[in-house]
Amino acid sequence: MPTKTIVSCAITGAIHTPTMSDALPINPEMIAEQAIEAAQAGATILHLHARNPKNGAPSVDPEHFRYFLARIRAETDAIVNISTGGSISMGIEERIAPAAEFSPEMCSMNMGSLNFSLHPLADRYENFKEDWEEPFLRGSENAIFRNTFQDIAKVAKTLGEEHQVKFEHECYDVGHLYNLDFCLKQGMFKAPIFLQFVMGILGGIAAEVENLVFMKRTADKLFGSNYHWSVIGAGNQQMRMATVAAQMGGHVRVGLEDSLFIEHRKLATSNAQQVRRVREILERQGNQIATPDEARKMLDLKGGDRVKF
Ligand code: KMH
Ligand code: ZN
Repeated sequence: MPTKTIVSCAITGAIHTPTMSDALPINPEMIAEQAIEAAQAGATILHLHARNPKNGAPSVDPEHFRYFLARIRAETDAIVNISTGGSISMGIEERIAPAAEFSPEMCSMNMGSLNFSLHPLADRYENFKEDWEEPFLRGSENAIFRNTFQDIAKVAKTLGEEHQVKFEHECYDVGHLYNLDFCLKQGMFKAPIFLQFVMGILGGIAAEVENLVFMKRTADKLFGSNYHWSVIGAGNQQMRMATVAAQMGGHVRVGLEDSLFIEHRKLATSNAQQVRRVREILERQGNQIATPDEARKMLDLKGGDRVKF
């Protein structure tokens, strides 16, 4: 069992679109406000994507990160984790540009290619606020979220070696754990590693307790004891998977990136509301939330004073 539970909060991501919820942050000011509020509510790590302020579309332009990174650093002590996932059809060079510019303590690292499909979401809405939303969602039916071994090696070299970034290794299926094992044997990453089991994305493993147990058992077999793990339950499974994961000794990730809900069919009003809810669940069952400094020690991070924003 880890002594303390790390709560990651993924503020906006690149799955949901402005039509789906008024609470979804779609410009730098909203991202800053909600990230700061999430940190005040107890989030240990803030997982961050950017949006184009003109239309709320996912963006990897470093200029769309600059304002909110500076405000988050000035107003919180949370660990900043910059996504290298960008959005599903973007290339790896553009996806790593923000992290290479701002050199955060952590970045996401997607451990394999997959069908990452959002197209069923398009059928839930008749009208969209922005022109890009419907083609973006429907187009994902024929898209591959590409993360080849060469892409992974590129991220490891550019961000791990050159910026001493620690990775949130996002694993969407059991095979991705074997990809990570291969990369570790090539010497790409330093222990302790931080795994994020991503469950419930169409194209990846389903958010079911049996699958979580299997992912954990496989990780134990491959990585022994020198690793930390966390869970994302996408959509309605967010709180349920977080509850079970924390009971099993794992860490948890919440946030509007992966679920717009606070409970069944009820939209969350903010990222902080989800952080407060998961915190309440965890504390009631005896888990204690890790502070950013406690997580820095657990994950052996370079430190909040060695970032470039
Ligand atoms: N929203 C997650 C399922 C990344 O940022 O690198 C995927 C994600 C990818 O978080
Ligand atoms: Zn993300």
